[in-house]
Amino acid sequence: FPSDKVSVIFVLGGPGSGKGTQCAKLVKEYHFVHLSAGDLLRAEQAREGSEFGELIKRYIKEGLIVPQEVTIALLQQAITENFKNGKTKFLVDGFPRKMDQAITFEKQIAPSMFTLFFECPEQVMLKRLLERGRTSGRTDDNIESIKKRFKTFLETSMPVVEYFEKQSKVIKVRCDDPVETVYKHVQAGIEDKFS
Ligand code: UP5
Ligand code: MG
Repeated sequence: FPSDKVSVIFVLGGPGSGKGTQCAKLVKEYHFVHLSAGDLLRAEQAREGSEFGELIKRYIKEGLIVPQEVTIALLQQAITENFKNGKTKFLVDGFPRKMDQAITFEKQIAPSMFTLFFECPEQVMLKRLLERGRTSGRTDDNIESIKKRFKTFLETSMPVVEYFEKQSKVIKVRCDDPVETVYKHVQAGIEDKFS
């Protein structure tokens, strides 16, 4: 696909900040394709015969960022398939969370229009993740993994947000409000960009 034929919005925010929840709402209203990097990695990990299964499993449990080659290949494949079906607008959720990924993706795949960033206090995210962990079956929804995810987010992923902020390409939304209130702020931020 030609990079100028696709629109990409990055969706970032700490673990449990509500990226997936808000993306699901945006998909309904604006007909984006929602690509969660974490979901793609979990699917690849579960795929029979995947050469990366063990590696992904280990990185996710440790809250570490899987090497960019793996994640970017999965995203590229997903965008290619959707593009064949006429889809051109993508919400890329939980990516890029390391500087190298941001640079490689924008060079190799497509530049981002902007980044939607969910700001959230750690206690709020912690409470949500522990609650979800009771039923999610995710190997990283436990207190040890959550602490590691928070550390990685601050040290490795926040620099990406700051990088896009310097380019005035970040829409910040606070996430510790009810889902509908957060969504109202998301809509306001987005309409602004499209008007
Ligand atoms: N909830 C949501 N919004 C709420 C609200 N406003 N009020 C009250 N409750 C709210 O939400 C989390 C929980 O909170 C849910 O129970 C929800 O109902 C509730 P969700 O929308 O799932 O939040 P989200 O930000 O999507 O949280 P998630 O856990 O998915 O975030 P992570 O960023 O940690 O997870 P992700 O799947 O993106 O990544 C997992 C791991 O994959 C990473 O740690 C990393 O190891 C690996 N990874 C990479 O290596 N590279 C990548 O590029 C991406 C991932
Ligand atoms: Mg998610």
